Amino acid sequence: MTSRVAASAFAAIPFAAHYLNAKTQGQANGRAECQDPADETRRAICVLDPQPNHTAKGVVRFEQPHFYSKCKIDAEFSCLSEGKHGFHVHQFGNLLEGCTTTGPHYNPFKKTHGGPDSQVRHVGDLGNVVAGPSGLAEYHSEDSLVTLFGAYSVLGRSCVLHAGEDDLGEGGHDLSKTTGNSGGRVACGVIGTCMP
Ligand SMILES: [Cu+2]
Ligand SMILES: [Zn+2]
Repeated sequence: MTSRVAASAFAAIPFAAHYLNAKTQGQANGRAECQDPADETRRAICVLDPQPNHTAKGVVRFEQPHFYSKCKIDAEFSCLSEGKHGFHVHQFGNLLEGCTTTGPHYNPFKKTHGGPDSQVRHVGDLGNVVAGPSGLAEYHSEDSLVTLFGAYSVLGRSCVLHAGEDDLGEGGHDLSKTTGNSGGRVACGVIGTCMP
């Protein structure tokens, strides 16, 4: 009884009916992008907290004006060891056992590991964050594969920062083509939706 009332109340709201129609239409056309309002800027945020016995932390902001535009990524980190640190979007937003449970690099198209400018790469391959002697670092990019829209959105997934340098797939190590051999996970967080 309650659910029937709720359902009819929902259908009575013009916007809801419009949204449902648009969604159904999109699915009928087989166009995943029609399931989202694709022309409104989306923003997301990820707050990275250190793993036990580590100090690194940071904030990553994502902004994408519409479905077809690049995703702007701006991040600030502190308390890093000096040098390069691999930085990725990992598949899961599951921090049940810290960064361990975030899974592998986000790789929906089953590619090998690379860098952000590589022709062949994981969607999650963001390259390296470079820290100076102060332990501070900034990262700025406009990425063509990371997206906040559609079926391959990174929302709900995670950002992970590593102890060592990501070799961008070129290091010749066993792990180069899967993780960039960037070592342990020192900080991570879940990518969540963000107010404008
Ligand atoms: Cu990683
Ligand atoms: Zn990768």
